[in-house]
Amino acid sequence: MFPRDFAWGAGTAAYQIEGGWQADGKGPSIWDTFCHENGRVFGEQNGDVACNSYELWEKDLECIQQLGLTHYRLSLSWARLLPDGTTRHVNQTGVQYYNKVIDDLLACDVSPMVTLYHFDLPQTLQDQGGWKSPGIATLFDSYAKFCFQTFGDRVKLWITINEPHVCAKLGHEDGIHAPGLKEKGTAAYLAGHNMLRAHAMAWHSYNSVYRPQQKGAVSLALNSDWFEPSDRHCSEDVAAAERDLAFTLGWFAWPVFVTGDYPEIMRTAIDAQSEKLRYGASRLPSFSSDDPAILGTADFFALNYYTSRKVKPGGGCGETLCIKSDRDAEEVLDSSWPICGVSWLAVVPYGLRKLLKYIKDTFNNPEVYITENGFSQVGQLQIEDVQRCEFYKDTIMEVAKAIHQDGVNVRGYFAWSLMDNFEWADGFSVRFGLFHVDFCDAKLRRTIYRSGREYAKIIAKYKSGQPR
Ligand code: PNW
Repeated sequence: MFPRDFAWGAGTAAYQIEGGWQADGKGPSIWDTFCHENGRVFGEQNGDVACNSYELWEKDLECIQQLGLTHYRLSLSWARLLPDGTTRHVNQTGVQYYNKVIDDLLACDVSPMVTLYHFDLPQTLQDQGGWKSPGIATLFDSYAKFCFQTFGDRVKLWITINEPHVCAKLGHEDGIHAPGLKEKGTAAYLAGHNMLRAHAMAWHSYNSVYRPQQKGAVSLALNSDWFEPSDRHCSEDVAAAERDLAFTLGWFAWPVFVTGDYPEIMRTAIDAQSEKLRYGASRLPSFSSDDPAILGTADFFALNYYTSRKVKPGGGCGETLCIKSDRDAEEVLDSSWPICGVSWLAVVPYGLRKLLKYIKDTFNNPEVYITENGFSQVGQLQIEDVQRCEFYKDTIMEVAKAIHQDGVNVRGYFAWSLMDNFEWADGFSVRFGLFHVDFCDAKLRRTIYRSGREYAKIIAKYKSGQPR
């Protein structure tokens, strides 16, 4: 039911698990700063210690082996490797830490998929303008080259930037992620633009300098919900769903996979809104001929999928600028979709299949890795998480259908997450793990959930290619 070399993985991100926020010369990141400000994160929590994977990596490796993963997705902390963000100063202890992680994985026959940037910009670079500053692209490229050079002999799957959409919008428009900006209707487009430029520069560096020897693959991880018209017989709703897809997935996928530029409907909508509100300048930047070519800068499609939405026009913010008004698409939850844990996460496994088919048709049938998909728990602890077992079984079945019935070239599936961790603005109150982490225990004990055992069973069954 799954190709023989299908990747069965689970993911984590540096800030969410590592802790050691000041250990051995690590520089501060924007998430350190953000969490240390009052009122930003649930319960004033932070990732200072998190799962302490900086010291307890061997425990994580035991979890990985217990699941029987073929792949493990982790991210590197830019500020742990380069404390001030630049290659002027390399923190060798940080290099050693990731070398050990990568070597241990390979020794256990687990392939690493490494994300260079998962939300945690070095604070020094934020102080120079962060993602809003065009110069960030060159700095990111230097960091990427340093990582390819240092780890690329062993790492064959790279993600440059995780979820530029979340990073741009939640960090620069909504202000609920670091750096906490609420510059509505402008900063997110600018930040997203520089993320695309940074990604493209890094891909070109890999392609020309490292690929010949290292023979790996590089992409960026794009998150999207599946969007359906609220009423599929209503053309306004159909158009609103299309706009929502364009403003979420298309924003970053169009430049990389289709045209080298933003989706037409996105630019048209933004420009119309600017005119209506008499905003002079164009808010969606244009790529210039001095920039590296964006089109074609992904060797596979990396998708983070969590949920689906019904959509109709509306949801704007009145006479002020904001992305919501540009998008003019109001998202509603279908009452028949069960909610798991966090309020934004409706369980809609079939939405993943639809989105995969859409990706196949729209982006020229790329190889696809599902780099994140998961289910959260809130409140009362349930080690016997039966509902989550069903979620994984149902979702993986939809992936099989996408492969066999729709012909989508899915190459791997990564559950989010290996273990409970620091869930950004929700702190430790939201648990996505296949392993429970006891944050009250000094040893931060990891215990497998029933869903972890279920996932291990699924992997064991399909790893060989044929169901046993
Ligand atoms: C992703 N939202 O981010 C991230 O890549 C993970 O680090 C994270 O743990 C996971 O999804 C679960 O949330 C998101 O508020 C963060 O809509 C927030 C949202 C969506 C995705």
